[in-house]
Amino acid sequence: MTILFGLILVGITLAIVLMLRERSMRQTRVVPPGLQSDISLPFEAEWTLYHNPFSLCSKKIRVCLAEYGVVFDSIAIDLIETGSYQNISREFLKVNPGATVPVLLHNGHPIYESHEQLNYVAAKVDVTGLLVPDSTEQRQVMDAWVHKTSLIGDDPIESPEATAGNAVPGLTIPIFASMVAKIPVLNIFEGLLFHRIKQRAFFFLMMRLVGLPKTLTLKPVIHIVNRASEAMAAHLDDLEQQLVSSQGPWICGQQFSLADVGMMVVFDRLREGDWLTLLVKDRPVLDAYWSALQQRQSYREGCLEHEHPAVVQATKELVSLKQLQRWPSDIPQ
Ligand SMILES: N[C@@H](CCC(=O)N[C@@H](CS)C(=O)NCC(=O)O)C(=O)O
Repeated sequence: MTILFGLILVGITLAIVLMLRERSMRQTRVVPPGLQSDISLPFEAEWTLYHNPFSLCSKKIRVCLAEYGVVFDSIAIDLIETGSYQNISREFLKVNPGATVPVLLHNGHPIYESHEQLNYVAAKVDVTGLLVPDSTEQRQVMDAWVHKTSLIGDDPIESPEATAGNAVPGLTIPIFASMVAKIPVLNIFEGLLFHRIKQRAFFFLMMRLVGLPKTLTLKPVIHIVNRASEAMAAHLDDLEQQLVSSQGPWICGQQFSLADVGMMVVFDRLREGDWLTLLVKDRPVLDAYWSALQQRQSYREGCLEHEHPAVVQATKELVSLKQLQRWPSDIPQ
């Protein structure tokens, strides 16, 4: 009995020591936005993009690079919803101790935050003003909408009214719940141990344990999704007004700009989450805008060509829940 107790104690101590050692090798912290000229990482091409097929911000920078025809080295990083926490691996934390994607490297120097990446790429390659209007007034409009489509802060779910980008995670919960249903619980535990933002890992674990249908009946989830949907509707009202006043087809009028890049990926997420019927259909201005966005080659290159099978499956599952009238009545559809 005493020997068994001793062995268990040794086992627990060893596990704690190993965990603490591992934690010390996975240094994570908040990182400053923009170019980090003091950090040099190994690189082969002028531009390297660490990104994830499903991530909203990764789509945004892929679309931007596609619009400019910038060739880049592509390094796909898994997030828990696409399989595992590769974003908190020792290797990736050297690239971004903040543990998020996308990260763009220019000649080995990382640029953090996707909206900063858009502006950085434009400043480096946009000599003709392809995606950046010439006039100060239009430039201000573009900047305001790049901001409005950005995902800001560590807890965007708490501020969906701040930007359309921040209204996206709440509306993505049904997709997340469907995707993590197939992920081993142990993979999610890794996040509880090593992720900088623990509440994200807790949320994924909860969704994994209760499953999609039950997740959608939880009061806090109903509240988050409804709040996000109302906030997104208000952001889309603003967009409609802007498109009317610019006379379209784009946010800055005749010129497709970085603002439309940001908005394209927000609409694409609404498509993936089956939110277009609720938020876009019956609104001709927004519907025409979304049709125009889908015509662009950059939409194909930055979004469709990276579609993840688990996301395609999730969208089907959401559509089918609605068709079978198993969608909870407390959540709009
Ligand atoms: N404000 C950041 C947001 C980055 C972010 O939160 N990325 C998400 C994907 S869109 C991520 O990496 N999530 C992984 C995780 O938190 O574990 C940006 O615009 O780049």
